[in-house]
Amino acid sequence: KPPPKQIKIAPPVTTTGLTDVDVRSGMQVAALKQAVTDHLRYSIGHPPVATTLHDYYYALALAVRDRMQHRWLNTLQTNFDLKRKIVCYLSAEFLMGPHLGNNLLNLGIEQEARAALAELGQDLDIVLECEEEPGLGNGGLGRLAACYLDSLATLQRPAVGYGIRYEFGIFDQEIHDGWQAEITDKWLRYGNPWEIAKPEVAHYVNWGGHTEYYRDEAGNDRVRWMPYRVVKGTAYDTPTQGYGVNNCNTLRLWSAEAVESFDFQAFNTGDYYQAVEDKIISETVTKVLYPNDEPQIGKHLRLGQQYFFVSCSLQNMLHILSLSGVPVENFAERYAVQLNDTHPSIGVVELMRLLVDERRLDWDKAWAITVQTFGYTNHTLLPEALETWPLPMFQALLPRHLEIIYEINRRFLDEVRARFSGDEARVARMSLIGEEGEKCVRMAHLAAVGSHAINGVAALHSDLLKASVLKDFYEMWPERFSNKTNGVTPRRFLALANPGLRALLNEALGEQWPVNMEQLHQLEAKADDAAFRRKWRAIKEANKKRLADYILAHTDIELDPTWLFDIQVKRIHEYKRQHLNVLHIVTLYRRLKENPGLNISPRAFIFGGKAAPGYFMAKRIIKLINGVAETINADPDVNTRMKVAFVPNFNVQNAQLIYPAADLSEQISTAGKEASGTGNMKFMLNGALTIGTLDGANVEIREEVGAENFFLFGLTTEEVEHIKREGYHPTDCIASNSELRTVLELINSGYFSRGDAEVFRSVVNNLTYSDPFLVLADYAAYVACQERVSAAWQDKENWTRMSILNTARSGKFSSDRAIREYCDEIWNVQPATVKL
Ligand code: F55
Repeated sequence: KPPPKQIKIAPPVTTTGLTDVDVRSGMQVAALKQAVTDHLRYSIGHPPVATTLHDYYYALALAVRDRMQHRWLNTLQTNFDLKRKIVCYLSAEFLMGPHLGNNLLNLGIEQEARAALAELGQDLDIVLECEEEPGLGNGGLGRLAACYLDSLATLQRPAVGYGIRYEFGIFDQEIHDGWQAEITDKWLRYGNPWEIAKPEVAHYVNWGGHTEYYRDEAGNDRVRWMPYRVVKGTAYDTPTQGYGVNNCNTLRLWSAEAVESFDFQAFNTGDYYQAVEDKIISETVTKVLYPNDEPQIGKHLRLGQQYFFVSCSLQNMLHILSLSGVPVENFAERYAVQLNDTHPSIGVVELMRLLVDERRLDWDKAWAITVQTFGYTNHTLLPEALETWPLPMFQALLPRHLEIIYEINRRFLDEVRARFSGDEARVARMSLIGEEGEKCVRMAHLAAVGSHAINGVAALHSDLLKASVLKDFYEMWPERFSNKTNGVTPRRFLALANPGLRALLNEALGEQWPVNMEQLHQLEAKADDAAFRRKWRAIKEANKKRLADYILAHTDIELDPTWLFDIQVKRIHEYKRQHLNVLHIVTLYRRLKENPGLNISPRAFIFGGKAAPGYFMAKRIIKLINGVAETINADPDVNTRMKVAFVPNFNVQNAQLIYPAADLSEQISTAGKEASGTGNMKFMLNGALTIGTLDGANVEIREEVGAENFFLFGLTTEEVEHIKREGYHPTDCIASNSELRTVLELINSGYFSRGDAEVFRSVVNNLTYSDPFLVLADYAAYVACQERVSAAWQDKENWTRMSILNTARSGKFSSDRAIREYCDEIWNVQPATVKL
């Protein structure tokens, strides 16, 4: 990046009382320009000679935050005055992505900021690239939480996102010799202009120790928890601005600190090193995000993180409630607390502890409040991904909570026995304590028992939930279950990510579509308008050029923006079947080698995604993609018709370049395994066609867009289950398909690994002898479907028509629709208009 021009810092203006020239709240170019120069001088304080591009980013961010602060305070005051019920979204992850561009968009001051920077000799687009995104999440689950915060503010619903301020977020991925390397994400290195530390907002969280019984003044038996350690949690608030409204909600993340008095104790006994060690141990709690997106890690520290942020959050809610003068009995009338998967489900027990042990409510009253308060969203059916905690670990960390769980379980199982008398097998299946093998606490059961509402994240997933993992619970409480199909914010993923398309949509539909996505249906008529289609294609091609430039800069691979861009970006996982995509690529490669004159649609196959650092097979799949890419891209026999690229470090920032550049969206998971998917929606919004299985929200995407505009292939959930029941033999697939055999042999021979036949042996053997996700069973159907894609691409006009229809019919997948459903059907939370 070129060094910024030196600037003269203008003298500060004092507040005039006229909003538009107020340096803290003015929304016009002059005020913004002055605000930036003021922040450069007073908040950052580098002399002009040492002022960097990052300083401009930081100064503009602070200027934008000032504008939000104004709205934020009004929002807090309004919510307080109106005594509205508040949504508390508890999530161990919030994958917010870069803030600056989004906040400018939501405040409606992008043009003003661009002009203000231009007057200072800076380019907004370059300044935006300085932001280090807060990667406080693994993937879909964390990003969903971020989209929901955007919609909650935009729909004017009072809401707080409660989570963890990890010092290190999801690792940065580098590719070394085709392998993933993990680099620690030091996102706070250069400061974080978006958060406001609230050291006075602090709560104390206990760990370990034991419990004691005592009799209170009134003669009641009570329990006291005598912890081994106390950790202090302090709040860091990030304002989340709604689009086109004044409402600005709060993302409150907790950071762990040592408790001072503990240090002093050690000082007094002269044990200075013990004191320092204690401090280090305490601060470890929020040090790092666990980079696993599915399987259980079963680590003590992970349970500690969950309990830490949930306890801080619930204590905070109780504290605010009492500040508002509302009796604790009314907790559930004032708070709707949503559990984003089971990670915060210890909250059910913690609220009971706070109400019974600390507020001295009786059990039944406390339990009624608890169940009324919580809702639980499930995000996975994979049995290996369901959270359980070994009893000894649980006992050591949370001795009082285990006692409470036993009591919840005792009462719950009595209810089960009353409903299904004599069915002890059912009792064992439903228990909060798993007894087969190592005894454990089942967190999904805890969440289900402690919540009045339980939902899956796509129609198919919600049905499967009722038929599989939570079947017994569905039979017990059918009224608790519902579906809430996921959604994504059209502000970030369409308006911000795809400015070309935004301009065209504004021209065609006016400017309300970002908050009323159903209006996109009006585009359907335009699909038959050749001039409109030309504009549509030009935008797509410009987006592809933009992505090609990015890929060239980051991988040295040059892609032709006129080719079909076929993209699969998501976490790397066997169930998502990136290797099925690779098998198709190798198939095509072989066909071209055998038959050089073959007429195929030229394609760029683009991948991106991180693998959990301990996930052996996922890391090999990355290596395989890169090995195939290296061979194909260097082969002059084919590289004028196909290329492969792996985009390193897939994150929210580069996602915003990737989705708008896609012609084809790969959504090829084994049916029944992907709970919903949200990338599938982001592609659709941006006019990509989907090739996919009947899995997760793909089912609903196909319903909306029409079967004729969707490339469907593969086994259904029932067929998958049937095959597994009957005994699946992947060797049969190989025996009956010589092309598949040749492809596997080629991979196994070392052809894509510089002659080293060892590297991919495990991948090929796994597919040949186990293939738990039925890659080979779907191979032939997938390859055939890809041929239909190639044929369809030849007809540019019809492809464009289908592309337009995808965007036109994507309205259902706005997170606004999803949040309205949550508010109306689960939370019972009304809008509150904020005035300035
Ligand atoms: C993170 C940590 C743990 Cl311990 C377990 C799971 C995860 C995680 O990131 N899960 C996740 O992203 N699940 C996804 O949630 C999305 C939002 O609902 C779904 O669209 C997607 O299908 C599901 O896999």
